[in-house]
Amino acid sequence: MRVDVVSIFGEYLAPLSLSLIGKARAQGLLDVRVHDLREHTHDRHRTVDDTPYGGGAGLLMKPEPWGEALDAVLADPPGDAGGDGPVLLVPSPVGEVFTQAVAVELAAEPWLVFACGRYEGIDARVAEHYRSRGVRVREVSLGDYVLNGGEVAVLVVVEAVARLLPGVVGNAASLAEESHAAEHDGLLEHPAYTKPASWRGLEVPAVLSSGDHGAVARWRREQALRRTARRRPDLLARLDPARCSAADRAVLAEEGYVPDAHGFGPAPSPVAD
Ligand code: 6GU
Repeated sequence: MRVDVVSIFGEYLAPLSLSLIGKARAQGLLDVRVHDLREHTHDRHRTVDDTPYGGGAGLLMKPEPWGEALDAVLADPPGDAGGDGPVLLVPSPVGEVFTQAVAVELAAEPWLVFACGRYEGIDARVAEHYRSRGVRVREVSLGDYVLNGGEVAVLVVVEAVARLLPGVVGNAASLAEESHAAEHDGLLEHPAYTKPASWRGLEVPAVLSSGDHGAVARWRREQALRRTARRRPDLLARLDPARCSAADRAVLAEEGYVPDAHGFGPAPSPVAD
């Protein structure tokens, strides 16, 4: 997979040389290229920002350096890009939320291009222009909070995507068992334990040492359901009732959740009459 990143703070992306991502790059599984937006300015101060039309606080990134920088990146496609060109990812707090499902979609692409905004973002015509040229543009947000720029989001998205590429993570089977995996019904993962069996007076649940694989699987499923109900009831709203056994439903009912039109929602409270 080829990844191009345009930024005014390329040093921010240095961690992409470390750990599994660094190894994937050394092995040629991932080709990451960082480009300096300021190389595409033409004034003495290498200006990339300006005040917003209509007024308001803060500065926006000007469209011209972005047009030049992205044109240069798009003009140099990887050999195996296929006909569709890259997905242009624009990290932004107003984007669609980046989820494991989005990571899975992006992992199937041969080429990702990131446009890292700073300040209050990039002039809206940049995304509009590349969309009109047929580029698949996706604005992505990490969550409901505000960061200073897109570079941290690039670290997050590249790590989440690259670990799904064949050969990057040693044990591919472990991917399907993780939290948020579709194979796991989008639930949070169960708690996990290793040796010693007793630590500071805390024991590992006995079922995990029972050797009864069915009982272990049932215990883990129950824990995943309870944890998700308590911590992330929004995820239960998307849990397919058709994928839930009678035992699953009983656990969720204990936690106060019952099937509704989409997934599982809070059980209606009894009404006194
Ligand atoms: Cl991707 N960018 C910025 N600037 N802020 C964010 C974000 C991205 N995701 C959440 N907050």
